Amino acid sequence: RHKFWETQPVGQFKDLGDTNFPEGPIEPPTPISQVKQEPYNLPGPYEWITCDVDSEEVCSEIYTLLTNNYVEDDENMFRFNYSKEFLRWALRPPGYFKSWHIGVRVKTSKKLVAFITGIPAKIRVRDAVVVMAEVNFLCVHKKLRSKRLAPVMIKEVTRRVHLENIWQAAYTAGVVLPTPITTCQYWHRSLNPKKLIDVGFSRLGARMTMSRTIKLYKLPEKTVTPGFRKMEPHDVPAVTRLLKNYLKQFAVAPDFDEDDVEHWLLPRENVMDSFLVESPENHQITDFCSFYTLPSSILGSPNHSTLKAAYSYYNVTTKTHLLQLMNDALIVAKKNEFDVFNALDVMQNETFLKELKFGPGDGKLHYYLYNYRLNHVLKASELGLVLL
Ligand code: NHW
Ligand code: EN5
Repeated sequence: RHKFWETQPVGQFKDLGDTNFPEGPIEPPTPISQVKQEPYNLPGPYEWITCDVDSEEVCSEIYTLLTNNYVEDDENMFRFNYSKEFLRWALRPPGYFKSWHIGVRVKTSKKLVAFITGIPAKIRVRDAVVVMAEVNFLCVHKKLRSKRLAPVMIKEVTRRVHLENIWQAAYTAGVVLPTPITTCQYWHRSLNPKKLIDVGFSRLGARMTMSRTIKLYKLPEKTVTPGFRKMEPHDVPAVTRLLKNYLKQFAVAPDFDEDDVEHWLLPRENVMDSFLVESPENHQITDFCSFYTLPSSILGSPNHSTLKAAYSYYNVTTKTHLLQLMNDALIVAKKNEFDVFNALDVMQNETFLKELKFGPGDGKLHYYLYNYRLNHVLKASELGLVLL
């Protein structure tokens, strides 16, 4: 069934439910001197490159490959359209390795035809903090699909991760592979219902008119929580404390330090939005919410070419009700002209999804660990990790 994945140190379907295995690494590390020193062989016409995402030219080539060939929904109506600024940010966190930004070119034309990346991350799995690679942006050009290029790309990124003495990885996919640690549901909150219906992202509900639908999703002009404001650089220590304390309750979550929070959570135009609540009385930072910008290309509409989507990232409350905080997030997202606000049913998101008029999407997201076994499949609400 899975000719490649059956050979890899990942949980296998036949072992699901068998609790005799200990939780933890599936294979022990090997000495780095025993890690293969040369890249894996590619089919003759292709060559490996290490991508310098600092270079405007290289970044544009990656952007073009992904814009035309990356993830689509099941009916091929929308395709993720990560911006260049987003890709640069996503690929250069604290301690990143340039060698983990891997491209494949056609030798003769130098055209970029495949891509895969890793970034380092400390991820806590129950009580153990494990240094891992987060693998993302695996993409093979549409014309080169089903030629078993993906397994070679995955083996090559694995080799380069091993060379840094890192032996575990985390990744997500819309497809089922051996074997998910959890499966999450996408939820969508319409902000611009007319456009969403026009482009086929959503449908007019039964017994609903356009004007009733627009009224249903209407939001106030202004946020309601006193002290709600954009996060600023001087907030990094307070937000780190809030987040560290909040993420303790989940079975799998990142172990963020201040450098990580500075990189991942400070606002960046058209990439990341983050807001917090500063108590008007004592100036304490009590709550925090964030979302990232990931537009999708609209593949078949005569009237619109992009869908501007916000994706819920990390949200923490200690004083404000999560429902009210996320309603304020919807209000600012609407003000900033997002068409839709997306969220997974991870962490405590179920406590606000239905009430804030999110509806379940037709997509699911499966989470995986490489070379790390869990004894039980997690509930989405036990997961404290959001990948981009
Ligand atoms: S998920 C998004 C992945 N990208 C896309 O969906 C873009 C559009 N599709 C494509 O570009 C986020 C191609 O269809 C791809 C497959 C390249 C997906 N993950 O080359 P073949 C990520 O980036 C397996 C893992 O013939 P193809 C996460 C498939 O099951 N495996 O297929 C990436 C089969 O193996 P099997 C996937 O369609 C995580 C084999 O690939 C997969 O031309 C990567 C077929 O290969 C997917 N999304 O190319 C793993 N999709 O055993 C990281 C298919 O079933 C692991 N496959 O025969 C950790 C590594 C680091 C470890 C460090 C210690
Ligand atoms: C991880 N880094 O399928 C990336 N999206 O529901 C890799 N559906 O947008 C994994 N099909 O339901 C990516 N509208 C896996 C996801 C791939 C993309 C994907 C789904 C998630 C999606 C939309 C559009 C469907 C178009 C037809 C959808 C319904 C919205 C409606 C709004 C009103 C209330 C009910 C729901």
